[in-house]
Amino acid sequence: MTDRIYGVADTTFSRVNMGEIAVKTITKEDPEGKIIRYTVPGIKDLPVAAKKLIEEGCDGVITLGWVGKTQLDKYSYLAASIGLITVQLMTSTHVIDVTIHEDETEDEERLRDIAIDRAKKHSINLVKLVRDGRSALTGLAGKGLRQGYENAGQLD
Ligand code: RDL
Ligand code: RDL
Ligand code: RDL
Repeated sequence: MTDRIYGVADTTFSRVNMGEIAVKTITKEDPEGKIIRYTVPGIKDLPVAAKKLIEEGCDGVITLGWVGKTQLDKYSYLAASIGLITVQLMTSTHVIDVTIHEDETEDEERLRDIAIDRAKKHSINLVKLVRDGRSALTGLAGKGLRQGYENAGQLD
């Protein structure tokens, strides 16, 4: 038995059930890992959810947030993002921040696809960091990887 525990924090504000996608992806990548899910109303509630998950034993957390189109929403994201970084620094634990910005595209199907792809790829990143440690992504360094989009690619 493993004692790896992953935290998944998501919101009711999101228009895609990214928490479910994260749970499925983490389960597929690390079938022996345990997952604790915590759903909150919106992005500004994610930092404390992440902190509680870590305090309750999670080895790493993924948060899945959706940012609306207005200036006010973007200020909310900035506040949430600073909160999430603060949690990481307070706890020395990774909190992988999956964020979808509703103005990334006008096309709602495309937005859904961006959300699904970003949630999946960052879930895999979380498993690698938690299970395999700090060198797990080094083989991919400098490759111009993107989440939600085609990879940008390497220049050198
Ligand atoms: O604590 C309750 C709410 O304040 C909190 O859930 C906020 O994150 C809600 N919220 C906003 O107030 C806002 O102006 C959200 C957004 N914008 C947003 O773009 N995305 C959210 N929440 O998930
Ligand atoms: O925790 C997972 C991601 O949130 C985190 O890796 C971010 O740093 C990814 N990221 C963005 O979300 C973004 O909007 C990056 C950029 N822009 C960027 O310009 N350069 C990055 N990451 O290295
Ligand atoms: O090059 C196109 C995109 O990568 C760029 O527009 C990013 O800023 C888009 N993006 C976000 O806005 C974000 O909140 C990305 C992430 N998160 C992310 O985690 N990974 C990305 N892009 O590749």
